[in-house]
Amino acid sequence: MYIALIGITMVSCTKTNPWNPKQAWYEDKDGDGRGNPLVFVYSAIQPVGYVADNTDNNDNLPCEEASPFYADKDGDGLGDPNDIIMACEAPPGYVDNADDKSDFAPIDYTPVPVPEPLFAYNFDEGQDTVVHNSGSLATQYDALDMSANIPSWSDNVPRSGGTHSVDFGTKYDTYNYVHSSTMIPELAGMTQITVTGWVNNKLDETGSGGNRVVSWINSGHDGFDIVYMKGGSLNTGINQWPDKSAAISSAKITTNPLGSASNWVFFAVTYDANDNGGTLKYYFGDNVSKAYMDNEFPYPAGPIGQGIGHLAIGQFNQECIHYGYQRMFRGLIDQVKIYDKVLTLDQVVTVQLQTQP
Ligand SMILES: [Ca+2]
Ligand SMILES: [Ca+2]
Ligand SMILES: [Ca+2]
Repeated sequence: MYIALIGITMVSCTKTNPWNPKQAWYEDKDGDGRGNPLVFVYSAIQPVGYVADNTDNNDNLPCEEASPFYADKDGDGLGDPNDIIMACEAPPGYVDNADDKSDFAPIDYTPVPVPEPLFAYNFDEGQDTVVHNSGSLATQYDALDMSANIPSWSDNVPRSGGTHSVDFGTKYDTYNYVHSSTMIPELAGMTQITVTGWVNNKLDETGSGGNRVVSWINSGHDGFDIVYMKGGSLNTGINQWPDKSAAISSAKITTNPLGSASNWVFFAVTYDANDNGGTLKYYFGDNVSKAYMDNEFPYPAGPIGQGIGHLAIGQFNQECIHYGYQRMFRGLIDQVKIYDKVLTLDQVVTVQLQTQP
């Protein structure tokens, strides 16, 4: 309205002023009625997109100075600090704060009942060197011990990751551990297992046999051992080292040196000793899409043997660490859960997406 009024005024003015047949008109790209003093034409009539005013020093914006606005994909009023646009006013779906550490659009799924895990490590402590178990065996096995400084606490979390995760980083020149100081006999003799968790890999480099994700193997003998393989796949050893197994997943784990939020990958590994003589399955999902079954393999390994090792996350346990530190996971890990049941796909998706208590 303001522009139109000026235009009419100036046009009528020039028409009635023969002594000033041409005047300067200034470009107004952003349409705020103020023109760019550096872009002008002389004309007897007002060109479209030009105004008489020449006071707009930022003609790409309808305001003097743009402000940052942050995407709020989950609609909780808190914005994603990593998803920024500059604008004069908040566009739809954006807010003026950057307080959302985990801002992801809703994913359509139907939550189903999930058995309680024996062990659930949410890594939400954010301080000290104790990682609490909130699973059904929490009374007997309250916590894992963590080495000081590395892994470090991080507030970089996946979509259902609570407040914190742990970051092993990429250097393995000391023993950086999250492990059980006592043996856990309940992890022996199992015939059904599901292990779920989130990983955010920062360096696609592996020690011999793979980098440990979750493990209670006794030095290549009894136990269970999920490893990250160079290239982005998982491999699993059941009562043997993983590199004796051909049960290797597709390369679904991405690598990002900064460990950006979009690099989190959810995994689930299920094992059923009695399904067709032994079956292993891999599932993967991420922050923006729900988990699906990647692959299944025959795995006739029987029940987990009785001579297992200590439980460890992200590195060898004490039975294996004499082989060296280089099998450490290179990045962040969160929300590790161990079940004595085989979860279905719907249950796996529920674990992936449901906000964890
Ligand atoms: Ca303007
Ligand atoms: Ca939000
Ligand atoms: Ca967490």
